[in-house]
Amino acid sequence: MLRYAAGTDIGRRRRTNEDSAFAGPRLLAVADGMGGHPHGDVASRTAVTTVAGLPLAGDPAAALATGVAEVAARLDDLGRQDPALARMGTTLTAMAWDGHRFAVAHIGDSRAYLLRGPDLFQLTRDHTMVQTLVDGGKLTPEEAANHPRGSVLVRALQSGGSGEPDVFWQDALPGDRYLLCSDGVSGLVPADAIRAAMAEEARPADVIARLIGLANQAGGHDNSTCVVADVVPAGEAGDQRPVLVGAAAPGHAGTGRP
Ligand SMILES: [Mn+2]
Repeated sequence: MLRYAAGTDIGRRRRTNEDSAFAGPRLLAVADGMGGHPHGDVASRTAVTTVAGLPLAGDPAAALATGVAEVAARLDDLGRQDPALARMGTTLTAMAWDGHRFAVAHIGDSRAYLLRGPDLFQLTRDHTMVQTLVDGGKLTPEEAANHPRGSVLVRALQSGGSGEPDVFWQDALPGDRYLLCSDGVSGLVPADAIRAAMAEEARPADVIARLIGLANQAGGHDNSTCVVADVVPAGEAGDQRPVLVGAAAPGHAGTGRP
């Protein structure tokens, strides 16, 4: 089973939190409303609440692919009903658990990581301009990490034009620890510090508090959001109630849009 927690922080510069996240017994998800367009909070909330409501009884990979298409359709509908919502968009990284492995759906520059033993693995590839340049050999990873336009997305879920997600399977082992996070964490906290936080903290909630603290120490110029889940025996899974945080949280003071 999964022992999980979710957390978010507005950071030190932003006036609103446009990240959303969900954690439950069968699903983990992080979404980051796109900068440069209004109402990213509506977009990330739509993404997370849509996938949180998916029926996951059958093939979880197919369910996630359907869910992503449903998010795109809802964003389109909202954009047609209200011109202020046209072009709003979001990232989405979601993992559906079937008791043995995860189906992963990913679009944008939020990330999924795995800590297995002492090693940290990045499971997702950023859909960013700089990642494309790195893949083409035009930038080194070091140059990409410090690139001023590092967060420009080449794929996202967006009202009026949505991109395709990457969908893949991730086999799980007992003791695995998974992290989903927004770029407010992965863009500000170096990989070795992410690895140390995941390796050294006992509980998922402690990992999250440490990573958000590190993001804020590094300037906190963006919202920072994490979901952490451990693969554990049934007796150790703890509280299995679903958690929604950020713009998707009940009572979130957003921009007054649906
Ligand atoms: Mn962000």
